[in-house]
Amino acid sequence: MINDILFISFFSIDDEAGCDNTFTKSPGIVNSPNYPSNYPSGVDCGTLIVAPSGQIVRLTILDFQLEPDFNADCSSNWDTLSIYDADAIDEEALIGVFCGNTINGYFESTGSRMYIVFKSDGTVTRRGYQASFVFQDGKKYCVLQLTILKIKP
Ligand SMILES: [Ca+2]
Repeated sequence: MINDILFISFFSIDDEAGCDNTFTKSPGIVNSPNYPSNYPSGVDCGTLIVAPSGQIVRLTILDFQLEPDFNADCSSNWDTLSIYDADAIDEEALIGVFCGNTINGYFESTGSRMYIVFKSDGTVTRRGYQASFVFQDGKKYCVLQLTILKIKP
């Protein structure tokens, strides 16, 4: 019991240092720090999800409550969730930036990696987000296998 309390306290204090993550096993859950309690201010968390070669990442949003932005495109950059079809921040591979409580239900990578960045600014926090992910066989590869049967007369 005492160990449990010490463990929780350590991670509460050390949120920012501990919020980067890499996941390589499916299925999995990814969420904002402290979820379902409010996320802290001033975090910048990068989450990398790596599927095996030939598979893609399918991310399903289960809950999404971030600070609302009066710009629909979240351009105030208060609290945002950015999803990349890549293994790092890459603006050319940006799937979308989301804030408030508006987000699509699910996202898929085209390759084997997805990178998610959760950021919060200095004021106003919400419950945050939770999403699940699974690895699936890539849709872009189609293997046509021909079997030739030799039929005896
Ligand atoms: Ca905020």
